[in-house]
Amino acid sequence: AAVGATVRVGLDPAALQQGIVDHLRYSIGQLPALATPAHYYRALALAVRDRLQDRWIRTTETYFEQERKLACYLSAEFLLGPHLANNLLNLGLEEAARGALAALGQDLDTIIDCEPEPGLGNGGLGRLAACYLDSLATLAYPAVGYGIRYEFGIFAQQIRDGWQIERTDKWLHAGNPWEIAKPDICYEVNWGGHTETYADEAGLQRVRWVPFRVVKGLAYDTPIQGFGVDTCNTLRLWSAEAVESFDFQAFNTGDYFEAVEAKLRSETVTKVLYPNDEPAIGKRLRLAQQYFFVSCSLQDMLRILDLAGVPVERFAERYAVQLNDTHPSIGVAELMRLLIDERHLDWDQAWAITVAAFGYTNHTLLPEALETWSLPLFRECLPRHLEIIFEINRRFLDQVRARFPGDEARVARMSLIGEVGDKQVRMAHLASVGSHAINGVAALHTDLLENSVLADFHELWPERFSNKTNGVTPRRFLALANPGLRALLDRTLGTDWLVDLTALRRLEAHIEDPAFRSEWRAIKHANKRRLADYIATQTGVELDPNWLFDIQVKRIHEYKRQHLNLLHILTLYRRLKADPGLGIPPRAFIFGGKAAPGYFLAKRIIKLINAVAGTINADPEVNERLKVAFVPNFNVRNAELIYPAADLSEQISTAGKEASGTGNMKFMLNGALTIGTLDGANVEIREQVGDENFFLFGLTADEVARLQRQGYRSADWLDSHAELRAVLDMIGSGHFASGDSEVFRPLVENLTDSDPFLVLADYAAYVACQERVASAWSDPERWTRMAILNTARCGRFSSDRAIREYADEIWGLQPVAVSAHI
Ligand code: 26Y
Repeated sequence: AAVGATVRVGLDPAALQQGIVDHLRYSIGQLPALATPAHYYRALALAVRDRLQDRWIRTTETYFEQERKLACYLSAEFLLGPHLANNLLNLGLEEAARGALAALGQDLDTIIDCEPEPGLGNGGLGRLAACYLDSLATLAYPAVGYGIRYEFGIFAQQIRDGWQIERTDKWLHAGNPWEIAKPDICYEVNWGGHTETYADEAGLQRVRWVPFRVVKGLAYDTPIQGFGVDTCNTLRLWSAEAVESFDFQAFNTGDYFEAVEAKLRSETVTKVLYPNDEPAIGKRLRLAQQYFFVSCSLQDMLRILDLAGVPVERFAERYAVQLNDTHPSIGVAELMRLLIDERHLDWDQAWAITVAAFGYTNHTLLPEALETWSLPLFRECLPRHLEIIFEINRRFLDQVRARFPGDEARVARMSLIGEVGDKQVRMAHLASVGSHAINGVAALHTDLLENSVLADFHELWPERFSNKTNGVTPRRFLALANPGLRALLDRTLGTDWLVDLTALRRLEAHIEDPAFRSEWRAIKHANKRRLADYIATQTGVELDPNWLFDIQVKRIHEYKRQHLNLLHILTLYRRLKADPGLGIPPRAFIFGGKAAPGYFLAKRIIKLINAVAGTINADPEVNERLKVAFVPNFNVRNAELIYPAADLSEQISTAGKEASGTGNMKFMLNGALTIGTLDGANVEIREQVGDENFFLFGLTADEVARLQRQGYRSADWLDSHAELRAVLDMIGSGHFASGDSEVFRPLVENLTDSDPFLVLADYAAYVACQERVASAWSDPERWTRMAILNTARCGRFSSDRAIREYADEIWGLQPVAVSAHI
């Protein structure tokens, strides 16, 4: 027995090696002589999962026994990134794995690279959910992540002829060694049809939903191991499957083929992640995805409550349910339906439970990103929920009228049903009314939320609002991503920074030590070398690690203003062409990010970046001072190469548009300086590092709003700035498109005619600020001091801090120590 157990749980290299060999043989069935790194990856992953298994089971058991409150994080996206290296880190198994593989003639880094990345998210919001899972487990909070097991995650981006091409992401192709299917944990989810009233045994009138279709949701669980603790939480993702009996009964005319087709239709629900991250186009399938995973998750919570013998009346004492944006906000109506129609609670009791259970996190102020559903579509898909929403609304608007008598304009503004144009269900209003806590994701964002989109709600319920500034996990984004810096920190400070990021403050004592600064620079240089090698193999562009690495990686969006960055590059280009002796420090401009496949201008911006790169990199008159590279397929894996290699972090959104940003924090953590506007969490980053260590430029959110109110005219900015005009003319002339003056015309016209994100208004300030960057860079000792200070002051931006705030102030959640006794 001891021998068998060792193979499964032993943490020494020999036991792990045996585990790998066993999995290669018994789970994978591969001859060792023919095993490729991909086979070794799966074998190691399974061996590591074995080592998580006791902790995982013990954690679940502990939560069940101790009858403690559980946080349920509902998110349509979890942008996890590769698991293997993270699990090795969190289990303290990195050296054992390296040794075990070496004994088998394999290299750990090569094996780690074989893992397909679970990219079940678009960007910031999905990655935030993943960072929060890491922190929840590390801080030993009882928590479950609930989401969707998309068969295809975010598309893989290729660049062909400078254009973005999307390829499907077949991340499950070779199987997924991290998940465990739990086919016995499954729920039926209704869709469409109509409702009926009936009288129950006691003669009470009740409502029954007679659906058009029923889909089954199956649970797939993934372990989320905390760092340095035995806590191993669960991410439970739902996969859609047809309810056979239902479909086959419906087609008892014998049309087997149609029945199979119906089955396929059911299973499309979890096929693919919608690759849009801002404009919320109300597609039926997206509503189906949202309702599907939320219904499964709430049914699961109720089942677990039943198993524990806890009466449903105590739901909110046992669960804190957090809505990651409005995507899961149909949960408010679904919990009401489950409590009233299925558990037969009365309205007031059900409503008190619902509001006490839910919290709502808002991630955007952009009006076009606020989710609404057309009323006819909503009625057709979720007829019972619409009735419930009408009733919630009726009671809610009574409250508004009682509080603000005679203010019908306010009633119309606050209604859950919008009546501008076609009627719609407003999901942000549903989430706000149905939650006891509403939060923004950075101080400025929360402020704007309280004073703009949710101002009426803030006036009615100020006590519901709070700020929870985002955070990122230092385990993945420093320890894993930047092994060189990790070693220096461990040597200098010890290792507690991994679980207490404010410990990095102690770095400040070393800033004046020239030897320390030179070590710091050597690490940064090696990271830049590593990235340059990657970029060379991916794009053929050769970058020199001695140059300033100026990086902007994030989704491509007009409001994020990658084109402002381009205007600066082209300004330098023109200046250099005019004066080849110009003394500017050499810079590599690095971009990365995906555009939503239907976002016309964003795709042109990618094309323009690549066109400018092609021209500049090939021009010997400038390419000893400037280079431009676009890293294809920005994802979690290559992000881990990119952040540690940055000297300068570009955070240049139009003030008031970026809710928080989290890339800004990942750069800071790795010692990059920020050039940025007073937007999102930039404001707080600047507060932490001080004005003199942050390159600030541009209009403030107030100024942006004022300008737009007064009627912003981009032409005014053009007239007063000859250099800007010349740059735009150059883009428009076809200079970067072999004379084709059509490709970039829409981009240029967008800026000259409307410029919705005030690129031209901020241009001069941005270029001037970049000159300050250049001058700071020319003093390497000064730059290094500033870089160290950035890392030293990033403690606040740990997701551990953010999660503690959610736990204390929204969820009322206590940590629960788990001991796996092994
Ligand atoms: C409705 C649907 C089309 C949709 C899907 C995804 C809408 C929005 C999104 C994703 C939004 C998102 O990623 N927002 C970002 O959230 C981060 C975490 O809070 C913020 O740091 C970032 O500023 C914000 O843009």
